[in-house]
Amino acid sequence: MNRKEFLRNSLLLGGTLAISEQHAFAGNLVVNGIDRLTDAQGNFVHQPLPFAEAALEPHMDAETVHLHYTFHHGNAVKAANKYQGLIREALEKGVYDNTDFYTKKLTLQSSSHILHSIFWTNLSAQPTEPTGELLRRIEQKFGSYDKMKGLLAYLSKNVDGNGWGILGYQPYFDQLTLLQCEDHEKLTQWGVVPLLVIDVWEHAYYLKWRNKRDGFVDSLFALINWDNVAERLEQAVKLQ
Ligand code: MN3
Repeated sequence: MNRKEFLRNSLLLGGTLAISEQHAFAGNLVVNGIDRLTDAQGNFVHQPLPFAEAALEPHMDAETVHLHYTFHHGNAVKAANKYQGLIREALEKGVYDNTDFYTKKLTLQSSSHILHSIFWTNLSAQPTEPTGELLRRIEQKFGSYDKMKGLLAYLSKNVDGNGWGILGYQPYFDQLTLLQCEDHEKLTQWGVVPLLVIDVWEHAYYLKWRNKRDGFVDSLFALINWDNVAERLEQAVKLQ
């Protein structure tokens, strides 16, 4: 059993053990090649926050993290389970009325669950810099780390309404790519695996940053755990 598996099993058995930052999800990444966001029955599971709520101060305040994780992410998990349940019921009954609506809602809420789960693991009070294969691919695709960062920040700041800036890996093209996502599921590209996601919904910053989304996005780069991004890339390229 390696360290990550040990930590994961300790979490499952211990319950009250402190959650080790960066490992709550990373263990699952090793086991599954991707985050495990469902239980054995396929129901969506709200994984523990991989750091204390105040850990990202002053860039991200504890109250925002609390509300964001508990209610915005948590309610998305509940809603995703609700609509998935309604679709299961419809299948059992063989009556498909309203399943178009349920499917649309499930896509929205499950996408929120996926992106928020990745978002929390991307952040750390001990930020790192991109190195190795991740840095090589960034430089190959975007020219330099600074250029990629500039473009990702620009795209994130300029999302129309609520949404996300995303650095992803596209296995069909074997390339990194940047996306500007609206809501949680629009303007994506089939197959892209999100590696680094920047939440620019107003709930992510409004308590502290008010209307200054640009300041929030710039500040967020002081919290990026590029080791987590690199680990995600390592798993994603296996899909190629
Ligand atoms: Mn959010």
